[in-house]
Amino acid sequence: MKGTKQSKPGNAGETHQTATGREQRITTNHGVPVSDNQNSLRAGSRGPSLLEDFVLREKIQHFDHERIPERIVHARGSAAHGFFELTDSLEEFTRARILTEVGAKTEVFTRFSTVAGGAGSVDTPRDVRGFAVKFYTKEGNWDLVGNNIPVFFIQDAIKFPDLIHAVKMEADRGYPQAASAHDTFWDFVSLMPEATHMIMWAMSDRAIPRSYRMMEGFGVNTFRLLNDRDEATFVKFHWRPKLGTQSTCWDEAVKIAGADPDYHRRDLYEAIAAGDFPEWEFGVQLLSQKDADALPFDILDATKLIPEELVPVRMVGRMLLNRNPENFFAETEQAAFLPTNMPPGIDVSEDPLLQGRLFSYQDTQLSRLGTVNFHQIPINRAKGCPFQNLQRDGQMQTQVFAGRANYEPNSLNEADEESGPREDPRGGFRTFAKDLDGAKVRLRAESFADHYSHARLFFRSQTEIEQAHIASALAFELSKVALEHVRVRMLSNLRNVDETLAKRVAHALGMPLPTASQPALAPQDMEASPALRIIGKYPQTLEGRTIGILVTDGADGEMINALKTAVEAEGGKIKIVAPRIGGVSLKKGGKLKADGQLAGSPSVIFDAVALVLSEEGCSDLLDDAAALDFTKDAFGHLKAIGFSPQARPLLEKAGVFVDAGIVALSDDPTAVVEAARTRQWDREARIRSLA
Ligand code: HDD
Repeated sequence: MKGTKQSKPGNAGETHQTATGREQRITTNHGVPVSDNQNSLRAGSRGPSLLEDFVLREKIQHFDHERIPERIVHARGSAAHGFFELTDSLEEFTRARILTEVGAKTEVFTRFSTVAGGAGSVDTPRDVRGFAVKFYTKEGNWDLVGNNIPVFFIQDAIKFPDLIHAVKMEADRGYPQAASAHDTFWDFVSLMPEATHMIMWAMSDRAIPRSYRMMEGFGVNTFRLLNDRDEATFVKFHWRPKLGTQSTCWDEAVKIAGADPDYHRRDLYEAIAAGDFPEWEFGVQLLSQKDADALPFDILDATKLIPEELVPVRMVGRMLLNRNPENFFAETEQAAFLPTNMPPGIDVSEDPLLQGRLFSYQDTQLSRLGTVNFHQIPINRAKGCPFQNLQRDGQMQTQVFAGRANYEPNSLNEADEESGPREDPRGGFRTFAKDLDGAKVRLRAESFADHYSHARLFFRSQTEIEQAHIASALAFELSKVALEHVRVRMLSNLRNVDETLAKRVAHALGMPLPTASQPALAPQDMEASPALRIIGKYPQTLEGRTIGILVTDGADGEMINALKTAVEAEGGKIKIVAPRIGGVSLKKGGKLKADGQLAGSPSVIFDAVALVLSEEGCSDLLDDAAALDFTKDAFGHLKAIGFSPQARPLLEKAGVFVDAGIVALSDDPTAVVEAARTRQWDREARIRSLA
């Protein structure tokens, strides 16, 4: 039989030494050592493969089954490990130890996600972002499964499948992927006026975040805290990012999707790997039943928020994410978050959206993870305390429970046998003893009937720039709606939110303003809530920001170094972009390595840019579309641009005009730092026609 044995270089010996010095050899799943991982077993060197080859069959069979169903919503996400630390005790309100033991650190696993797109979709569509935190508390896991928007589209869980069917790719054609700008979504929401408040948020810049590290998080639903005396307090949960809430521009988000579909995933992973650990403050809004009754809306209605100006957010803890997962599938993909995971002292409210969630998450894991034993997967296992009960068997049971005690009550201990765990009436989870009466009905409470006041509150609380972004986003999305009657209906609804908003959107669509739709309840004007804005609120710092420096051969190395030192001193990063990945030769000699090649590193992936060019280098770039786009986009996306004097022709050709964000580096190479701390919002009205 002729033939040569194909083996990998470096694999010639019988065994392989790992980096840690351990000797390792490949085995089958059942531990049989494998002698050849390059060639399948064949009848002759050029003949067919043999059924006998159990090594080949096992390997391919495992591969064939390596994917599990993706999450029906929130399929695309990224996660990290970290800890939660309580800074202020809530003992008066709850007996949950995670909220009473100041200074104690509790391990967490936090997953951020988009909602509509599939697992392989891009990171930057206009979409709500999931913000799910699993706390491994001493009293069992607590999963706070929230979003980066504090309200929701619908009031009752029975509408969730309709909402998701409408927003996901259309049933017959299988597109669009990860986009709400299409007929079925707007058809549904225009028929569901209760969605209007959330629509305002989804059309705001919150839905195009700059980074997972720069998003607020909200528990959305109203929960209860229960103290030792079983007294209840309503609670809303909040996460506040240390880096502030920051967004991209819409045109930028679209371009990032092409330039780096993993923009948010990469950002989170790289920041943690570099030791820039993202951090959030944790806050609560607390309300007694009396406080809740005094509000002009129902706190059980998830389409409403409680303005901070009415009930302040009390900061009581912090979360730091400091460790990347080691295995994306084992941890991030297999993580199962369940709103039903609550330690004693935290309880649900009667919010009908939350009530449906209490079923859905446990249920979905059965098709996703395939077994009732998904809680035994390491990422889902309760770590802070043992789990012990009398549930047994089931698919993929990994525990070997000894003894006969799989039922209760039992008296096996009287025969000196292990008798198993028992209930704990004092320390165990207790449900709030809410008085209930009334007939069994399928009715929406009258207190849920106001669909527009909060949408109006949100819109009118925004800055002018943010209002323009909302109007423009509505115009963009509706312009993608082919069904004219849907556009008309949406415009009719918008008239109940704000007359000027409806007019602006109608004008941008080139459509006449239809008559207003008839609201179930006339909208009320509420006191504006500046807390709902983003612009003007985030910290003016370079922390978490990256400056892209475009360089050419002959660039001024001293200028680059001075800028680098200044940026890094403020906690920012720089990346060198060059026409060729090999880097450039500097003016005074020496090479500068590039982090990215120009065509593959557009300015959309940076927060600000600098053009440090030589005269010749600039002249070469004048005919390079990538260089022009780099400059034009940085300007269009309201970024600061620092420039060496030789870069002027490129600025001019790209149509850049001078404003506070266009900064010459010749006198002081660090001069651009101040402008790089934020976006140049004032520029926008001069360069883009917004609705
Ligand atoms: Fe949900 C996943 C957040 C309403 C049914 N949801 C899921 C995730 C987040 C949220 C962040 C991803 C968790 C992860 O990273 O694995 N969902 C929310 C919020 C809601 C909400 C903030 C409104 C307050 N969800 C909601 C309703 C239902 C669901 C009303 C069903 C009646 N959600 C699910 C689900 C998912 C899910 C189908 C998909 C994957 C999973 O649960 O584990 O069960």
